[in-house]
Amino acid sequence: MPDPAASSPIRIQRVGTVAIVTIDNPPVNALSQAVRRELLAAFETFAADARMTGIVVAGAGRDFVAGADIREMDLPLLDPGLPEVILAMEACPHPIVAAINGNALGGGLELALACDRRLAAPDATVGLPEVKLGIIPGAGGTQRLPRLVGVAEAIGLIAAGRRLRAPEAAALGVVDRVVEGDLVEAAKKEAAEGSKRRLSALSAPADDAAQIDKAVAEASRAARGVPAVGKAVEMVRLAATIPFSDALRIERETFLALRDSPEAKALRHLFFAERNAQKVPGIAGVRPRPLARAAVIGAGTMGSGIAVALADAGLPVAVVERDTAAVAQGRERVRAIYDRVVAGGRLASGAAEERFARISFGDDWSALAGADLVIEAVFEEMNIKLETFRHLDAIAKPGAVLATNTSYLDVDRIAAATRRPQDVVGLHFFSPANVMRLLEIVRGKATAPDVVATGFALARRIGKVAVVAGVCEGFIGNRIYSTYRRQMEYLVEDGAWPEDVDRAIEAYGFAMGPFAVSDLSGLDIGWATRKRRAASRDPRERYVAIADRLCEQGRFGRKTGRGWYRYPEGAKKPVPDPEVRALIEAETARRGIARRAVTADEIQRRALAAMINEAAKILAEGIAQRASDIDLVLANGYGFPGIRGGPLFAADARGLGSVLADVEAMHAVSGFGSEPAPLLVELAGTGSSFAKWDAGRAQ
Ligand code: 3H9
Repeated sequence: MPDPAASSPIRIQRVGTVAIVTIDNPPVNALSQAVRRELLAAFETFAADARMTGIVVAGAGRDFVAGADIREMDLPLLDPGLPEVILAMEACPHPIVAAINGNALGGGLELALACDRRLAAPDATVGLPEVKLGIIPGAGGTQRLPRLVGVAEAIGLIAAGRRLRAPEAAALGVVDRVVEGDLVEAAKKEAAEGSKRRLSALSAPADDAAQIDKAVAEASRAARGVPAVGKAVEMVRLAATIPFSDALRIERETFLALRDSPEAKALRHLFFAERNAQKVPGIAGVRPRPLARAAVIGAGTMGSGIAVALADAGLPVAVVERDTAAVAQGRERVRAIYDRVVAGGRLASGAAEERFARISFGDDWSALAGADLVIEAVFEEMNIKLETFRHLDAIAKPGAVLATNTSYLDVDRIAAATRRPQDVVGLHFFSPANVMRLLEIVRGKATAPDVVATGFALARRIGKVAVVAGVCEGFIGNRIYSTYRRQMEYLVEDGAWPEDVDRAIEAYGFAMGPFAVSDLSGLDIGWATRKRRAASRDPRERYVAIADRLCEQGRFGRKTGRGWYRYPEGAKKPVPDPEVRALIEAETARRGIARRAVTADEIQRRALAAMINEAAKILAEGIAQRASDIDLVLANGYGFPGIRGGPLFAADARGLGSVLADVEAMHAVSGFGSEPAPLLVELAGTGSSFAKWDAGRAQ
């Protein structure tokens, strides 16, 4: 007979008059229906037991409780809800102490806030990150947290979804104290001796209006179109204005409405996409190579950002450049990155010094010999890359991972320049590399599984979201982005102004439109590439020469004060330029195109059609393993709005039949290169979706 207790997600141990309730629901003790049901039953039993003196709530394994079970959020509500469990805890006459060992997040922290005391291990983390999932805390978090830390502080924490380490949480009063030794023992003692202290019975400390206004303004600045942020602010403010029980009811209704919103569904999709991306055929269980020392070749913008990202994660980094002048410039660049971080208040100057000291600079390449991982970030030109790898092959120690940060070039050709192609991989960082979350791990045909696994281990260590890509020009992200940008240029030639395009794309939710982005990154690099490739360009491809004309006039973007826009001294935003309009009109006339009105809707549909169509080609070619990987790349590296879940999630939401019609319309005016992807045609024809395609491949 199976032992029913063995499959129960909670364990109850009686020690004298104290009960220790351990939530044991791997992997992260999420509050699934079974956990809620058993907690409710346990607290109802405890309430009726007059011999008891206290209760401890603890988590088994690494976490306390990582929150509600996010997988349940796409299902109808399952009883009992967390608020019912929490009410039963508050109604229980015995003092309850939370022993927070690891993560207490979302519903996990709400559970802890329903306890009378909170003790935390030194490495515990607490927070209400619900807004990152497009929802608000739904079990009293917006009302109990301000009763501990004040309304202004609670707005800051909840609206940003901030996670606090135990010492900071204790300083703010979110936890009562940090326990260095045996946490459950300390909690047991406190439970036996303590008394009830329900947060619902307290009133929120009065904050001054200016502090609250400041917190609200900061929250709305950082909201990035996520409706939950505004709602979270509204809810926290209720803590100071209406009775607890009324506020709790409104919080719950708001939570439930947001739970079913398209934005929350999109953000949940990205949450699971991030976890699924780590599941790569052939690397499950493969042990990464050791990674104790790193090196970077080239200290330009990318190389210095990469060095900072590595040093920030505690790795010693050797940066090598070609000569002493380049070394000095590289050192200055890295210095400037840390100076900016310190000036922005994101790091104490002492910590910045410590990190800076982890990076050594020099022009002697023998410094690469000791590195377990070498990342090449030299000029984006095949011959220079080949020469760099030949040289590196002669110096690097056996077994070192040799990575290229190329954003377009053929990783297999680069690998073939060495005698150890199995050790070569692409690690495509995004600029600024110490800030942007995305890392494309480009797997060449010879790349060894433990080298790919090392890429993932590195990503985890430096806090990046990693996605595996196959070899093709531009991999996943840049290949889709350039197809999309080309379509936006077609629209400019057909009748839209650059500012029309940027406005429409920003209205869809991108932080910046493609022309403002081009101006920011500089037009000259693309121009040089186009000139280099002019001879090999397929003559059937529609070619827009406007960017070339801009460059011929020295308009290289922001750095020259002029590009697709003008950048007058002191102007915060790009300014549309009549000269650019004249140039566009001349170019359009030269090509014999009659300019026509282009609506914002057409711009948005075309942008999506271009991205989705190219993405479907990438999927069919096996460059990306799954549709959700592509969504992750676009959302984390290219500013695709998270609340829309990525291009392929957005495609499914719209319906693939409608998307295919847009793609066909795009093809009709764009011709060669924009043919509908056979995979899209197939999925649309069978009434399928990208999500189903992913599900079919996962089986
Ligand atoms: C909430 O609580 C709402 C309440 O206010 C409402 C109350 C009514 N549910 O990230 P990892 C899975 S909203 C279900 O790779 P790590 C994850 O998918 C929630 N599953 O590990 C993965 O599964 P698989 C608020 C979850 O060590 C596995 O666990 N809470 C959940 O790098 C390992 O995850 C949050 O937003 C979940 N809640 O990081 C916290 N969490 O192996 C979300 C994780 O099958 N979670 N899984 O792919 C996290 O931030 C991280 O997972 C955590 C661990 C830091 C806990």
